[in-house]
Amino acid sequence: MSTAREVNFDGLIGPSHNYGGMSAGNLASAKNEGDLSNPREAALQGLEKMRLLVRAGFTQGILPPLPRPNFDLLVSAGFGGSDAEIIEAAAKQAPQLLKAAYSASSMWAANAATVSPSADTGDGRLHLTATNLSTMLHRSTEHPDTTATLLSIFEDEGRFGVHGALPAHADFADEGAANHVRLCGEHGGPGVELFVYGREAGESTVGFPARQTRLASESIARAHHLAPDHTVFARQARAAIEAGAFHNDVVCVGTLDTLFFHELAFEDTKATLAAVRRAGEGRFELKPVMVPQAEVPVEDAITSYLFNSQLLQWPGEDRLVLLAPMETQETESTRRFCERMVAGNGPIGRVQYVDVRQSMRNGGGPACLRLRVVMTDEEISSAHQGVMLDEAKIDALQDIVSRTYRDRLSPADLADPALASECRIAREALLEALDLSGLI
Ligand code: SUG
Repeated sequence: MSTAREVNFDGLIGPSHNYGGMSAGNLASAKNEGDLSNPREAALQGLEKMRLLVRAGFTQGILPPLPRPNFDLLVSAGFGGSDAEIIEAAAKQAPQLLKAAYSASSMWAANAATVSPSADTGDGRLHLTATNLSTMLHRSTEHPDTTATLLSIFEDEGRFGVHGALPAHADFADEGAANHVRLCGEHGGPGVELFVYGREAGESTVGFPARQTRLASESIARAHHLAPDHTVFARQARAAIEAGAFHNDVVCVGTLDTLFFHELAFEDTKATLAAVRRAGEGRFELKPVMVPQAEVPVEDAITSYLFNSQLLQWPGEDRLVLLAPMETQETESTRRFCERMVAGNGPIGRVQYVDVRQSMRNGGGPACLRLRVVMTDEEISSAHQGVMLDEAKIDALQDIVSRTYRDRLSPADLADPALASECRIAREALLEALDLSGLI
C-alpha cells in the first residue's frame, strides 16, 4: 500500500462574489438575494481557513477564480460590441443573464470535479471528471474553464486522467464531489466510492431540483475504472432535497472509515449502510455516525450546515476533527449535538469552528469550498507546484485580494463596466502569483 494523504484544493473566492439568488432549492441563496456582499472579506475568510490547515501541517492547494464576467455566455445570448457595450446592454435587457455571467460560484470547489484516487482505479491513475453543473444556468458555464485549470494542475497523463464534463443534458446532471464520498482504511489503501444521486435519468421530480442522476454517477465510475464490487450508488432522500439539501454534502460527510450523516440523508439508510459494508469487506470496518432527526431536525442541519464540514485526520490527534462553520456553534441543537458527540468515544473527537460567513450566505460551507484529492507523494510532486500553499503564498494572495477586490457589491453594481476590468486585473495578478499565467 502506498502512503497517500488528502490534499484539499480550495476555490479562491473571486472579485465578483455577490448574492444573486440564483439557486432554486438552496435556501440561503434565496434568502440573501440582493443583499450587499463583501468580496474582499469573502476571499480573506477563505484564505484564513486555508492558513489554518497549512499551520496544522496539512498539504493545501488552491484553485483560482474563473474569468468573470463570462463574455462567452453574453455573446451566445446575442450581445455584441465592446466589453462595456455588452455589459450595458445586458444590464438593461437581461439583468438575470448578467448576474449569471458574473457569478463567482466556482469558489465551491466541491462541485468542480469528481475525484477517484489512484488506489481505487483499474489503471492506477488518479482520475478527475470536471462537473457539468447542468441544472443551474450560472453554474453550467463553469466547466470549460474548470477543465483547463485541472489540466494545468494535473498535467502528467501518466499519473492523472482529467476528463471533460458529461453531456450537458438533464439525464447527465452532475454536481461532482458534493455527491460523492470515499471511504477506506487508510488514504493510500483501496477504498469504497459512494455516489449519491437524486433521480434516475428521464425521471421528472416535483419540487426542488435533484441535481444528480444515477446515470451521471455511473458514467463517472466507468470512466474512472472503478471496480463495481467496491462502488455503491445510493439515492438521496427526496425529503432531504425538499428540506433544502440540494447536494448530499449538506447532510453527509465521510472520510477514512467514518460516515457522518443525518437520519434523513438517504432514501434507504439501512440498505445504503449494508451496501457500503459489503463493498468495504476486507478493506475497512465502517463506522457510521447517524444524527437522529429527534436530536437535530433536518431544518437545523441545513441552516447550521453541521454536515458541510471538513472531516479531517488532524496531525497529532487520535480522533477525527470536524471543521465546522460558526453557524453550527450558533444553532442550539447542532452545538449541543457536537458537545455530546465529542464527549463520547466515537470516531469524531473535536469540533473546530471557522468563519466563512460570506460564502455561507450563498449556501457554501467549509466542505463546499474544497475539492479533496487523495494523492501519493509522487503525485503531489508531479502536480503543478504553483498552486500548493505555504503561509508566504497565502500572504501574497491576501495582499492581492486586499489591493484589488471591492469591499461591497450589490447586484446593481454588476452594470458598472469598471467592475469587469477590476475582475480581470485581480485574476491576472492571482494567476501570476500561482504561476498559472498560461490560463490568462
Ligand atoms: O450551487 N450557490 C451554490 C452553493 C454550492 C454549495 N456547494 C456544495 N454544497 N458542495 C449552489 O447552489 C448561489 C449563487 C447565487 O445565488 O448568487 C450558488 O450558486
